[in-house]
Amino acid sequence: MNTALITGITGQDGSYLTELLLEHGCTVHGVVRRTSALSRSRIDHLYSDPAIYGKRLFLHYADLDDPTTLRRVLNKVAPDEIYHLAGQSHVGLSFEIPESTCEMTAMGTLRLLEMIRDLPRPAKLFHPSSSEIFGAPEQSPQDEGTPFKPVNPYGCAKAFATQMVAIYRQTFGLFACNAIMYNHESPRRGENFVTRKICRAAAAIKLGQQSELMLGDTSARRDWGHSRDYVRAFWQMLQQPKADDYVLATGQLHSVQDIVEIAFTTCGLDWRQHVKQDARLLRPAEPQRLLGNAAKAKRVLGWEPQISFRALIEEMTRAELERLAS
Ligand code: G4F
Repeated sequence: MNTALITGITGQDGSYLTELLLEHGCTVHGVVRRTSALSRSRIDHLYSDPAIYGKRLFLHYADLDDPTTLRRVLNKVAPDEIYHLAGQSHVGLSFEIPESTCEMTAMGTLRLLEMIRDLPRPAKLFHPSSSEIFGAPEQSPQDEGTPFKPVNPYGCAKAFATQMVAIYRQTFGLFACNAIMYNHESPRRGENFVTRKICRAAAAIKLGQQSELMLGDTSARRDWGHSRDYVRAFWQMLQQPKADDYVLATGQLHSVQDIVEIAFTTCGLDWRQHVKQDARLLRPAEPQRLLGNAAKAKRVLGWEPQISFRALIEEMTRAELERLAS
């Protein structure tokens, strides 16, 4: 049975991936940062299960910008597979903190590649790239051959990391894969991403805990899928005989406005009475026509998303109603 190491185990994708790997019989080691506020709620159910934690799931303190700590964990765990999910993933925020975004996302990935290269038995690497590397693409939908043209610091950092993964695969023969992922959400999404923000606000308004919702560009369109669907492909990619890059996407575009309408309808509310635009939430630059073509993932991995956009937003809204009512 494989031993997997996950950076970013406490995040949305990290938590779903941990559940999946445990189901597959893997031993899972997670890297966590030492912070004053312990935010492990997404894996609490696993951490507090004595049949799992300390037996098939282990957590280790290390930091991407402190290579010694990470190297120590790598040597101790000797993983077969590494899922490198840690990093600053908020596009809007990357305009405010471009240097630390690049430090974590770009240089953090390069450092990890260097460490893997030095291991006596190099582990397989999964790198979560992003549709943000395409930024303002000339073709839509995009696939694995679409040129990179990022329009924000986050996309630029991801483009660097994605290309480095390909270089280390070609040059040093590492089993290193990029998943070029479009937006993927769930009830475990961070609260500052637009899907969660809207679903949470609709539920809070329904429960009388909030009166209005301020949004940026509601005409913005994205290819939104479910995180649970996407993590299946993470694992499948590392089980292939050959390392490669894959686009993971639904191939369908929806607008922020579509999320508003589904979430408010799920709560039995009229969005017109509560949703307002706030110019301060508009971004300096928006990517255009980000729509993915996941034909290669379907052909090679047999992967296809199973959860529809409507089912995703309804699930997220119901989860917020439950969470806020308790
Ligand atoms: O939910 P978002 O913040 O996600 P965004 O920027 O598309 O990035 C996510 O998906 C990428 C993959 O394509 C990942 F690489 C990245 O790490 C992250 O997971 O915003 C979605 C859209 C944007 O166009 C944004 O301008 O919603 C628009 N939006 C409108 N009002 C808003 C708001 N976004 C946020 N966060 N908050 C608003 O009030």
